[in-house]
Amino acid sequence: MGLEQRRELQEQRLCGLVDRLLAAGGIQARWLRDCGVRGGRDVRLGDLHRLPTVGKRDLWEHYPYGLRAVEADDVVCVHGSSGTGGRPTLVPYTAHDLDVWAEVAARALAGAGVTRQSVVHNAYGYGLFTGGLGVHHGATRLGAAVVPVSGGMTERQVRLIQDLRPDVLTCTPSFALHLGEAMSAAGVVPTSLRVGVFGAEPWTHEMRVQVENLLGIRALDIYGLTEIIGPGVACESFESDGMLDIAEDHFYPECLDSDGNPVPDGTPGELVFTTLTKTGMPLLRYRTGDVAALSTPVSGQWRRMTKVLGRTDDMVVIRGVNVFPTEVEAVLLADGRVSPHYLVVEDRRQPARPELRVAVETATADVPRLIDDLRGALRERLGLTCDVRVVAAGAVPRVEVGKTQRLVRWVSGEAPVAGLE
Ligand code: DLL
Repeated sequence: MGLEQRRELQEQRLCGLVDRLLAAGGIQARWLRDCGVRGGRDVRLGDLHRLPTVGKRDLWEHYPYGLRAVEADDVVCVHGSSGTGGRPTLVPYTAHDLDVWAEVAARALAGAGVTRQSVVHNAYGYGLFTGGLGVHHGATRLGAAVVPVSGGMTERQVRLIQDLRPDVLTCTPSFALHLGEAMSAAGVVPTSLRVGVFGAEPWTHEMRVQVENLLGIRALDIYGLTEIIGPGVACESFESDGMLDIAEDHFYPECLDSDGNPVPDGTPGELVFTTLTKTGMPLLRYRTGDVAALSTPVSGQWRRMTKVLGRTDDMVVIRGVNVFPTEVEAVLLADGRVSPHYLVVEDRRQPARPELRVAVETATADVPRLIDDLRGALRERLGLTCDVRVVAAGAVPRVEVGKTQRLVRWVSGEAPVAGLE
């Protein structure tokens, strides 16, 4: 699709979205009316930045279904996420939404070479979380065979991979590592696996190298969030040069600074999406809290985003220096002596003297040298002196189900990981 044709499609869909929101009533309709919008024709893409954004707080305040834009009868399923603030976010989907979701998830998998012949070992959790069912919808849309194994029970998963010989693995990157290590420990070589489609948590290119070497596969990134649809909002493919293609015919992206102003293409900012085609809970300018940069639109190519660098609420500010855990990960995993299990600890036990502590696992014998090298590399990359500690192998908690937490705040009490005291 050329740039103009795509823009035209997005304009048409935006017009339909605004009409749907106004017809549904509720907060988004009220805000639109307050801005003088009487119908879809009053809003063009170029005016979007003048309209209010909607955020997680608005969903919480109108919990459970305050932003639903259809009759209850039209809802066919509900998904949710526990959210970073611990409060659940629930999202109602119509049959039309499921259709869009299957399409964008199928696109993501097709970009990883998934076909009717593929067997997809889907170890994303099934349930309210969108990972399991989202990938499932996409894979079945392509006619692939899905093994809906969900998260957990690692030993059984190793057995299933041996017996069913899947070519595609879908799960969080941290579970991919855990599974790979369990296979190595069991002496199993996953010869059938060819590609992995990993997401739901931040991970760096350095982590990609680790996962690819461990499993002998190509590892691609998939991004999404429940509020927008789930996995498939954007995805990497073999051809996308380490960037993620955004399904921008369904989800219109913007990138904003902390004051809510647009940042230039290529500059990191907070991702904001407008769901052009959704009907159950359509959102105009949803602030995701995720930080990434957008590419400049190019004809014949989807708009792209970088890998997610972190979340606005995951940014640690230590002695005036801003740090995302992914930057620490990039430094640690660029060093071949460090295992991919690490924990970043924001130590605020003494409020006047906050410290960034980094717990790593390693097999190297020369621990003082490793610590020295990592401190130097972190100082160079972050402009901050970190306290690096080597902890016992297995001390950093592994997650079999759900998302890995790479950043922990230590305010009082025992150390979050033994060996950090
Ligand atoms: O995590 C949807 C998903 C499932 C995406 C499976 C990819 C694969 P939520 O549980 O609502 O939905 O969490 C959404 O997870 O705002 C990001 O902060 C983070 N996230 C999702 N994908 C990525 C990714 C699913 N590829 C939140 N890289 C988002 C970094 C990601 N962070």
